[in-house]
Amino acid sequence: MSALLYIIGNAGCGKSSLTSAFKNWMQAHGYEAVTVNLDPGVEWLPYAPDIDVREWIRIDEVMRNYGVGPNGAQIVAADLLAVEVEKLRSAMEEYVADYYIVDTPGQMELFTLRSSSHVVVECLGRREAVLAYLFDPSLAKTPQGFISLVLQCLSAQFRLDLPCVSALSKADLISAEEREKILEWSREPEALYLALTSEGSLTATLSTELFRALESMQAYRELVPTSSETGEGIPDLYSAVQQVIYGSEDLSPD
Ligand SMILES: Nc1nc2c(ncn2[C@@H]2O[C@H](COP(=O)(O)OP(=O)(O)O)[C@@H](O)[C@H]2O)c(=O)[nH]1
Ligand SMILES: [Mg+2]
Repeated sequence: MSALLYIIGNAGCGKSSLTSAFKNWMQAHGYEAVTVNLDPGVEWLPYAPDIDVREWIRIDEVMRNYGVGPNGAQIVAADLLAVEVEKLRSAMEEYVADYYIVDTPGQMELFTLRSSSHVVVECLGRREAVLAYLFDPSLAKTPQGFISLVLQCLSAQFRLDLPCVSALSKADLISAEEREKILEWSREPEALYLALTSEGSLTATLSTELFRALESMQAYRELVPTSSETGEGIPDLYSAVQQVIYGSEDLSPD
């Protein structure tokens, strides 16, 4: 059985870097990991993808064929993914993998909000599929930024209807205090609520009821701090994903 791990999050949050670091960690520990690039517009990646959507969809060709500019081409390309999904699946089936690590387009909404992604998720299979949502510390370090990311993560879960693990990316870039503050917000909705109210930024819409609803929807979960730079937290992220898919933390290599 192969797991499918979709790495999602805002532009620049570290998806491609984590795809690379996660693959390297898995290989070093005797697991078979296959990387899949789903971003047709990316010019450079920090890893050589095993499977690359750019083989079938190229932004420059989309611009020419559809008479659209670069932004329009990104949207057309995201939708074309649904058309090319059988090719993607065949390419994936050529590998025997413990994990397929799927690096999604830089702009998160191109993947999480378009119905073509639903087609992709459906075609590649839901059974062992998980989202890893990355919290970029530059956004997560303020209470307003943090709650916005929680809501965005929730929206991705609703849209794709898959279980999710959440990670704090680029943990090497923040101070110990900032890191502890962010992790506390992820453990204790009450702490985030207090931080928001003490800044006077809790509006009528961000009520205590909303926080209770987030808790009961399990939108709230502790973040796994990770760094693709130092490798910190990658084993913890792996354990969290294993836990979600298989209900146990370990998968022994064949
Ligand atoms: N220090 C540090 N920088 C990182 C880390 N992860 C990503 N970056 C940097 O953040 C930028 C965006 O990363 P990238 O993986 O391309 O983000 P993506 O747009 O989500 O795929 C790049 O300059 C990376 O080198 C990390 O764990 N630590
Ligand atoms: Mg990327």
